[in-house]
Amino acid sequence: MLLKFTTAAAAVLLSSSAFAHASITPSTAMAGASVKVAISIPHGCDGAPTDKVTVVVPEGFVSAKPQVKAGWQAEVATGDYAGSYEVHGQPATSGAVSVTWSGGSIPDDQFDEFVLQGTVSSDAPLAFATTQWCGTDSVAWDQIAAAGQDAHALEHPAPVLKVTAAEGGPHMHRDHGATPDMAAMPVTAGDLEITGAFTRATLPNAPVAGGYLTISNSGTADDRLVSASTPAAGISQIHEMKMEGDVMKMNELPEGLVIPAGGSVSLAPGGYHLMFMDLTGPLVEGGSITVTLTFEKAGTVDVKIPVGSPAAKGPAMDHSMHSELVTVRHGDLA
Ligand SMILES: [Cu+2]
Repeated sequence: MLLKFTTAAAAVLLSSSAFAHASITPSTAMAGASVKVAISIPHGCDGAPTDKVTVVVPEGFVSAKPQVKAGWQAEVATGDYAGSYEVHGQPATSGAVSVTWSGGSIPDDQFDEFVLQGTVSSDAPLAFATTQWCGTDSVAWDQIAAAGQDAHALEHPAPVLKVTAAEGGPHMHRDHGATPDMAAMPVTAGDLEITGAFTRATLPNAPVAGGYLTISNSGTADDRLVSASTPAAGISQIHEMKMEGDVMKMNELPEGLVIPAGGSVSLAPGGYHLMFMDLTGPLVEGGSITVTLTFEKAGTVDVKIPVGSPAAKGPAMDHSMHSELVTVRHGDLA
């Protein structure tokens, strides 16, 4: 009797392990969030231990990086993304496209997890196609349910991270920035006109935000933006972002920014911007912050800057661009 029971229990264990799929934790993340996901390999391959695992990084999981894993070596393959993304105004066009862990061992009766960090730059679900090797044998968890198909019907489903809309209101169209009534009104100071101001809602715990606007000078003398300040941040600076060699760098402009006579200067993602650091609280989409700009000649002027979505690329009503762009916090640049 005892022997029979043991055999039956073993059979149950075997069949459940044979049906346990590779999975992902958490299974849901917010668009725009920087997240850590763990791909779980539930067993070896029918008796043989798993000694190698490859995870294909899905398009839209930007700046991916494996967590150090004791007993395993991680090899990162990099390549160009199909789309272009943005990390704090900095274009991100390439990065990790797959990660292979090798050198460890997962026996058939044990499981293990492989951790990746990255930024969710997609509104669509992200499938992390995963292959586990046991010597020369392999099992690929790479099937994706077709529209209307139940993923549970798949024999080897890929682990899928579901994506929810970014926080900050009912607007699903993150490209649209602030709501129309929040559009920044032009502000004048002497010969200067300031238009198109916007900033972006910050992700939870993000310590910094960028400010963007255009300054036109209709006068006959150059002016200079010398400083900015806002009660919403402990420190406000004037920054420039530019390529140095093949590295994108961000620097403070201690001399400020010249606004040439008869010309205009745009502060925009990827170039000049206002940098708000030590935020006193999160910037919430649909709200606004008041920023005081000080010019050498025109003096000081308050500009009400509306807060757009975390992915806003322009002020409200600018619907000209529809590529997927995502902001992450300043600290992620380092
Ligand atoms: Cu900056």
